Amino acid sequence: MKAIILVGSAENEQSKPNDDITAVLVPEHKEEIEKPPMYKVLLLNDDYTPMEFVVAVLQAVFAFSPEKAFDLMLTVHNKGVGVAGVFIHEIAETKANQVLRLAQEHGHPLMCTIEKE
Ligand code: TYC
Repeated sequence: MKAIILVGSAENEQSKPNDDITAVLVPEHKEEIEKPPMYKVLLLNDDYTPMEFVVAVLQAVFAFSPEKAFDLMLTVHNKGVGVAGVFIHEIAETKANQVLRLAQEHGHPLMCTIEKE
């Protein structure tokens, strides 16, 4: 790993002398760039959760459009499972928990899990 010191910045004159020195670490080999492990958020089918509720949850938690949310809901309904998204661990876990909490609050058995890619 090389350290490159950049001097000067677009800051105004109010910045203190050391504010405009930035050290940037530049990897020499691409193996040095570690990708974080990624996790799928899986939505599971059940016989009781209303379809409209699943569509609403997918829009709220995963920012799906109404059309994409409906498509994924139908895939899960027909195949038993579907991938709502792929994220780093913390975000995948947060989204899965949001789904479970919404389901619990509304009394539906909707299940959501995460799985390492
Ligand atoms: N199978 C449910 C029904 O017929 C709908 C459903 C879809 C439930 C997707 C869960 O993840 C799910 N009402």
